[in-house]
Amino acid sequence: MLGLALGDAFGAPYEGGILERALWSMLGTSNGKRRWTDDTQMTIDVIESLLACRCVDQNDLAHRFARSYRWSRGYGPGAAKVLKRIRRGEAWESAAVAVFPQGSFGNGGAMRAPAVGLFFAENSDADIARATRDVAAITHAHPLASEGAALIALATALACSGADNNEMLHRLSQCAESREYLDRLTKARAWLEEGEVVAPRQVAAELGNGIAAIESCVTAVYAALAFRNYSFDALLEFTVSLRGDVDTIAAMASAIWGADRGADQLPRERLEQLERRDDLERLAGSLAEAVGFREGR
Ligand code: F2R
Ligand code: MG
Ligand code: MG
Repeated sequence: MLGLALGDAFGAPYEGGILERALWSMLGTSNGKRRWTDDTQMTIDVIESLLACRCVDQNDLAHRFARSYRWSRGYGPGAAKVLKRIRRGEAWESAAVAVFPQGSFGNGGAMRAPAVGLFFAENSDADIARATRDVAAITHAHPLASEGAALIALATALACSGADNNEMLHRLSQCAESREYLDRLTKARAWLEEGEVVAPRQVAAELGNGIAAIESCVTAVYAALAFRNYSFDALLEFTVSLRGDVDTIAAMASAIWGADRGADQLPRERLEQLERRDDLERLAGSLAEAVGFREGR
């Protein structure tokens, strides 16, 4: 969870084009701390809901997402409209398909999925995928959005259990349903087997670096696994050089990396610059206690 917030806060200044960067240069700090964006806010909402309800309660989640929404956190345009509708009293089921009839295929469901992977880490792959799809559905009903979310949650859960790259890619491929994801996972697996980290330009061109789930989820998995044995800063530098949706790719990759390596491997100087770090650590502690993680992880 701390990895996700760091990737988000330190990736956000590089997200998008000139306009988005200019806006974030004005919004990106508060009282000398690095602000995080929608990626971390929705993760907090998911964890608070899971801790309060002890299960996925979609109505509770929908209301938390809607209450927490602030334009200044840089939400996706479709998600912002869905959340404003829910805030005005519309049921999440209809709000979720009001903007895009098939639902959003953005990566907003995947960026909050590591929280689900952590909470359900001890469950079967199928149960993790089901819970994640339910959490994504509130704003991201499109099949490619929920598939990407399930892959990110499962990768986080598998990282917690210490699975190696081979096992991870095998189980992620078993969980994938569409040709689009399977092809990208196969490419990522081949690159990881070759051993050399692939140039960011090639990764962006072949796996994607965009705001759609299909353009970012496998990219994040690849980055996390390729940098398993490197420092957090090396991973961050790589995700920044991918360009495009940097905060979200960095958030998802850093969540998986953090679940694998543990909080004590995160750079202290960056944690000290993080907005509301104490609150995040308290929440992460409550989550660890609720799911009975071993000490030191
Ligand atoms: N909003 C931002 N960043 C500002 C824009 C960045 C830049 N333009 C870039 O491309 O990198 N960041 C935050 O939003 C992302 C998560 O977005 P989410 O929650 O998925 O939003 P939304 O609006 O639902 O989907 C994103 C856009 O994808 C297109 N789209 C989605 N579903 C579609 C569909 N069924 N049909 C057609 N288009 C669809 C739309 O353009 C959506 O607006 C994260 O990056 C987060 O950090
Ligand atoms: Mg964001
Ligand atoms: Mg983003």
